[in-house]
Amino acid sequence: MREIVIVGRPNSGKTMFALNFANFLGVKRVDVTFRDYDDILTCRHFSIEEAKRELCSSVAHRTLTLQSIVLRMTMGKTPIEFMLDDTCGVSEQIHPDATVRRGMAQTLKSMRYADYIFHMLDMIYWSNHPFFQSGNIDQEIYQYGLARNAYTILANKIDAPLAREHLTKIGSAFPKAKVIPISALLGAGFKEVKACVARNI
Ligand SMILES: Nc1nc2c(ncn2[C@@H]2O[C@H](COP(=O)(O)OP(=O)(O)OP(=O)(O)O)[C@@H](O)[C@H]2O)c(=O)[nH]1
Ligand SMILES: [Mg+2]
Repeated sequence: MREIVIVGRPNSGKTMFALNFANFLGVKRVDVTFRDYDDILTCRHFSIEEAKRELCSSVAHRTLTLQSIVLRMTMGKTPIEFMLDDTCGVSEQIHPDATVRRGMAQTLKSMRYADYIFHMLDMIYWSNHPFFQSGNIDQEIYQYGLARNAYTILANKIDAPLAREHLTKIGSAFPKAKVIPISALLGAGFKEVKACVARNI
């Protein structure tokens, strides 16, 4: 089965996107498969609301290992099935907690074997930081994504006015990437994301 991985800095909205996008595709309950660092799998069954309560948080590093859901959709009459992998957030610093470091290593590994990469860009974060900070993790992900040629940026949190204002700067910060502005919280841009999945999976 083809796999799409969602990567980005902690708190950028990866888990919120995975669950609300599943909901957008008509899913009311999800089976989430957790893959730990030793490749041991655990599966849990949630309603979307339960999953959001338990798996999303305003505190960074809520997600520490790979969390996958299998999704189905149709484009025209063609059924499409794919796996959506949510990951531990990655950042520039070497994190003091070994669990987070292992989670980040697993994220980087998952980018290598995924068929397609969604890069979650936190537009609230970027409305408070200079886009061209050298060595920032979003630039690193961008460079890797371009090299893979199976990559789209999801510019998230555009429901926040300040975040939306900064959308105009994305073109110069990530000039060669395809960018879809979204609100993982409210579902804005999901139709475009679905079309992107259909084209690339
Ligand atoms: N305003 C706004 N907030 C959002 C949006 N998407 C996510 N958030 C909030 O951002 C916070 C982090 O969301 P998560 O989905 O847990 O982020 P994550 O990227 O999975 O974070 P980690 O698992 O810690 O790496 C939560 O408080 C969400 O409610 C969005 O589109 N708009
Ligand atoms: Mg998460």
